[in-house]
Amino acid sequence: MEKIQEHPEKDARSRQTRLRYGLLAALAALGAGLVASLVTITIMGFLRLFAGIPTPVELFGDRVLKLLSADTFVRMLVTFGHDSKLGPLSLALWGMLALGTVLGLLYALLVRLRLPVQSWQPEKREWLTAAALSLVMILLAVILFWDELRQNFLGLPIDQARFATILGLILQFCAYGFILCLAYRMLIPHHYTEESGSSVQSQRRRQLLQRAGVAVVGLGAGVAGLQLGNEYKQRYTSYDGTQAHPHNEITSPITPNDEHYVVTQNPIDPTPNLDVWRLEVTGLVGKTGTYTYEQLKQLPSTSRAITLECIANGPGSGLMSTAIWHGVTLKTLLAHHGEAQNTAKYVSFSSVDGYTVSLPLQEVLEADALLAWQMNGSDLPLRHGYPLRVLIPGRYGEENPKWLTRVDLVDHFIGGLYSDQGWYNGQLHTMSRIDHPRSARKFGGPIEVGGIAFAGYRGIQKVEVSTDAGTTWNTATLTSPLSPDTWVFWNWTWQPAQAGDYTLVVRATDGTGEQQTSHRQGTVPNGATGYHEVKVTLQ
Ligand SMILES: Nc1nc2c(c(=O)[nH]1)N[C@H]1C(S)=C(S)[C@@H](COP(=O)(O)O)O[C@H]1N2
Ligand SMILES: [Mo]
Repeated sequence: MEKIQEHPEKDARSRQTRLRYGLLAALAALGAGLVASLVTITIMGFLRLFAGIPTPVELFGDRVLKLLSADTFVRMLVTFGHDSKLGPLSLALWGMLALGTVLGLLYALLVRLRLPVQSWQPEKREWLTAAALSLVMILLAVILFWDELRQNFLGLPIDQARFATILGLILQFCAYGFILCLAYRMLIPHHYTEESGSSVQSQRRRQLLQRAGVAVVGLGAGVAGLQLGNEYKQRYTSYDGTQAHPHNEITSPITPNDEHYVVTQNPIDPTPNLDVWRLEVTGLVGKTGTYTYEQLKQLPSTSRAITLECIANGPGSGLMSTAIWHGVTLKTLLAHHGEAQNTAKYVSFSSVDGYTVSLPLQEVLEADALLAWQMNGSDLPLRHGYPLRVLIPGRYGEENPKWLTRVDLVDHFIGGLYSDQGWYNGQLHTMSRIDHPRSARKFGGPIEVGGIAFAGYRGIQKVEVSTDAGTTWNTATLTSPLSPDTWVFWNWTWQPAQAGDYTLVVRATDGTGEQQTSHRQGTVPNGATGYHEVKVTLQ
């Protein structure tokens, strides 16, 4: 070993030794990178599950999802099938682990330690290099994910949430740099001499212990990481996409809370804590303000039945439901803040899960948007947006933000997940659905045909049913809806002349006199249109 330092080039054996050292250093660098990444991932999981701080993996996912088109997004959902969220997220996690491991090599190249080293203690230069690496990672994350940093799953208001996320990034990436620096020193080949006071043997033993220590930390972090991963999966929003179905072919005017359809962007939904959660009213209002949950509930409030429909609801599907929502109207709220300023053109809603929606202020006020804290008489369930959500009659579900934390009046449109992807954001299309009959019937006697129709606050003027695939139409009877913002029930008594196979079709005309379009289109990206058809056999 001494020879390396004396005549490095001349000696073939020393070249071989150098090669061996190079390999050992590379292995040490990869090992240190892996252990540092595992610890970082464990910290991420911990902060995510216990402090509601989003992981860099999720921040990355949110950033990327906004860059996709609606088409690509839906294709991705289909490709990953049942694992539509966990699949891509775990891919990103593995990617991060690999990147963090390989980054160990970069670190080793930067510090270029002369092997074998004399001490297990990193020098100042190494600490500085590791710190620089951490700093670059933190800065990159903050810059790339700036718009996503505002989320916090315990419900922190936006500015605090952003601060907490940045603190989390600092902690995670500093831990990475620290462990990388230390573990690399412990893993690389050491030079043992008698001079340092202890025997060569005890020095060897010490390094062995240190290496074992690094391995134990890596293993411990790996096990903890797996456990946190399992906990993550347990809290996973497997209810995403739950549809509401009629019972015995009858839809109830009000959908019970536990049957209401659910759609969420989140792998794990927020669980806002009322001690930290606030509603902020900001931007172009007379005076801004902040409410606790209790203060909010002191505002003059009202109840209204409102139907929600997801833009992904195709003809005949169940991604729509109706509830009686209770809360304060946007109009009343703004009146408490000296009204909107003249320059306010849009209202922008922000939620604790980072979801943002902005809509033309005028339209939202005319639709009499409601900020609701109750659903069918009980506090909002978590998955429906506890403690506060917005209802915008006339707009698809995606523009009805849950887990609201800020109402901001602005002079321009502000994007969000679905608008960035290019999903339609306008008045929802008129729809109608046949709920019964959906199955074969005995021939003989009249048959009740019925279902729902919906056109947001435009209301429904007329519903027609055809039993001959749309050749002739019969006008149905309408039941007055629970409010101008709900679905309308229709029915028509059919007197079939003979047994056989029939194709029933339904179409509605909205309150403005415009007939539902027969043009068939899928849900992506403009919302499905076309008539709902049901094939029935009369035996
Ligand atoms: N904050 C937030 N609001 C959200 C969503 C979300 O993921 N996050 N999903 C939207 C979508 S796409 C729909 S269809 C409705 C669904 O509301 P529900 O689950 O209460 O039926 O919420 C909307 N509001
Ligand atoms: Mo939706």
